[in-house]
Amino acid sequence: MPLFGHTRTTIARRHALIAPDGHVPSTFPGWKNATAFVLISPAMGADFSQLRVTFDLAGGCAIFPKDEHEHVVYVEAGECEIELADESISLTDGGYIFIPWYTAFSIVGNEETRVTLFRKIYELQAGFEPPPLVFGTASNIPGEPFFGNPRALLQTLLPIDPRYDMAVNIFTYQPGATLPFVETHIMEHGLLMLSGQGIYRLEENYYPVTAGDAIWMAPYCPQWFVAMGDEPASYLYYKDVHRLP
Ligand code: UGY
Ligand code: MN
Repeated sequence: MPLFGHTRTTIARRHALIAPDGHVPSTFPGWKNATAFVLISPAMGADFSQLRVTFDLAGGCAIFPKDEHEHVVYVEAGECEIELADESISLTDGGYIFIPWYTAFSIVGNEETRVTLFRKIYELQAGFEPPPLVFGTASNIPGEPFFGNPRALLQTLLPIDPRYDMAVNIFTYQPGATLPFVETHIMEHGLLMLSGQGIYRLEENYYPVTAGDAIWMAPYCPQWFVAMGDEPASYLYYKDVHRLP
């Protein structure tokens, strides 16, 4: 527990670190025995939202009606069913699904289930069809050395296809491995530390980060990471892609 009256959470204009000690739940219409922690949202200046959803009982249900938002659900722990109009898809630990904007769905879980969800308004691209639903398991996606470094592996969960306007990736670093340079880019990120620890540079600040922490990086937030400690550090992250500014 942090020192009385202290937290590692910090919310700046162009970045945020959200530590689990400060999470406060929300519930939404129609949800049953399911709780959301809205870690990143347009309310802080982001162009997307990042939620962590947990369930109190077997059969707990989080409902997402059809609107202009598309979603990616990633299973951090336990298992869940993604219920669509005419089918149900089972996901376990490390499973993920991209659900296009034109599809309503529910997540049904139990006390062991914890998911992270990215939610954004789909940006149409003239001349391209809407993207289809896809799902899979992170462990089946090979890790590619980042800029040739086999100690920093990038797994790309969604198809690299101009119909998709978002990417969701997992980055895994061996202790001591780093992002090769301080990145500054138009793309925005929402990030969840899945395991391990390290130091994240966000603008001119250096933050110790560990499993369970969430980070928001606004467009053009200078960013860099070094993994530290005895275990590899791994993070899941969202990025907007494939659309002209
Ligand atoms: O895809 C990315 O922009 C990635 N290299 N950024 C990051 O890990 N902060
Ligand atoms: Mn980046």
